[in-house]
Amino acid sequence: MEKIYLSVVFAAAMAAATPAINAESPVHNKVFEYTPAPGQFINTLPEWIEGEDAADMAAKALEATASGGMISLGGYGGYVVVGFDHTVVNAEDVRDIYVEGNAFAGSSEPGVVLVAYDINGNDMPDDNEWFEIRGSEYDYSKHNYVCTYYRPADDNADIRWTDNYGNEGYVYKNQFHAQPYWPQWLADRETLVFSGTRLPDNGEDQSGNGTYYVLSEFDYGYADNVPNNASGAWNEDAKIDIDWAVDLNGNAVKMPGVDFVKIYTGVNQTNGWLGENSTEVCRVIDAHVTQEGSNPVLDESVTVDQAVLDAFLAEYADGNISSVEAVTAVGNDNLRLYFDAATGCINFNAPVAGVAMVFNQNGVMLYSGSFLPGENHIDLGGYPAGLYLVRVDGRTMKILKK
Ligand SMILES: [Ca+2]
Ligand SMILES: [Ca+2]
Ligand SMILES: [Ca+2]
Ligand SMILES: [Ca+2]
Repeated sequence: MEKIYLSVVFAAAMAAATPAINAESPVHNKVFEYTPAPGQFINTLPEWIEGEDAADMAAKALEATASGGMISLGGYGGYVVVGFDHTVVNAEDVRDIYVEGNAFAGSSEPGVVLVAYDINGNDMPDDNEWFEIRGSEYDYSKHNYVCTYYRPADDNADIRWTDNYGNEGYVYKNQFHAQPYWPQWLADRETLVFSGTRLPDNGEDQSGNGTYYVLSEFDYGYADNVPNNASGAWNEDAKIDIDWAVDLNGNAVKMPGVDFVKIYTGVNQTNGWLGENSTEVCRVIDAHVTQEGSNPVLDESVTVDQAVLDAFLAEYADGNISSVEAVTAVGNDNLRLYFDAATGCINFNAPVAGVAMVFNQNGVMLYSGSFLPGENHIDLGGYPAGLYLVRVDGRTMKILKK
């Protein structure tokens, strides 16, 4: 007995004496999946070589990103899922995840960020473990958006897409990139379907003649939205606070930390010769470090709050579950409004019939009418940009017309 006891003590002392070997890295060290949408940098960033499959491309995406290189996610919806060798802690009152991209002023290609804690402990991100980061455009986005791309008849053809709002468009082939735009390791798929939140369009042809496009940045909460560095340090606006996470019902979630991060291209817009808006991703980094730069050092004094973890696991034991049925049961109480800049309409999907009114900021009623269950539109096309108040069945919501 005594001998065994001593050997255990000895082993523990050894482990404690060699922390450098077991030190955790702040940089992501896994890519679970790399599934880009069609785009002009697909099959080149990273390069696809004949015979390589999805697992090979995930490995290539890890090799590129973890070393500070870049991958492209293609058009709307294309995504990458990364993991870490530790749980990225949600520290109080500070941002926790730093995402590097290739944005610069006038070239913002915002990606939506999702985060997951490994609730079931299987070391894998499961569908019901994802929570969306509520970025600055959340209220002005289309949620439950579904975009379907159709494999072209030949590699030189533009790639058509349709969405669940009745829109359609193309990812256009251009003169700068001759390779196939359809992910070639998915060449046997007739369609690629992506779903999530569609952010507002952020590209504008400021020349008016198609020569000069400006892709404006959003305030916060997205990848590839602002430059990586500011004043010689990691740009605070390139960081994500895990406290911005919301569940499928739009409620704020207090997460203890995250084990996995998913990023997808959030804008579905083509900007002339610039081509499709496509998010780029480099390193995804635990922002709690004692040293920034190319060789960041994790601050291991930042640890998960056990009380937050216990409360989170108690509330989300079954994961992130939508309460759509409950929404139906309580009428239009949880109705969400979306402003579509392209059509100038407020769109909403109503569980039940109701009455809607629109007021301007001065309280002047501009519209009043009843609506039926299902998709509805209120046209604000004739009104100037600004804040509008929409009252549905007695509940008032704000809509920003840009
Ligand atoms: Ca935080
Ligand atoms: Ca899991
Ligand atoms: Ca891009
Ligand atoms: Ca970019």
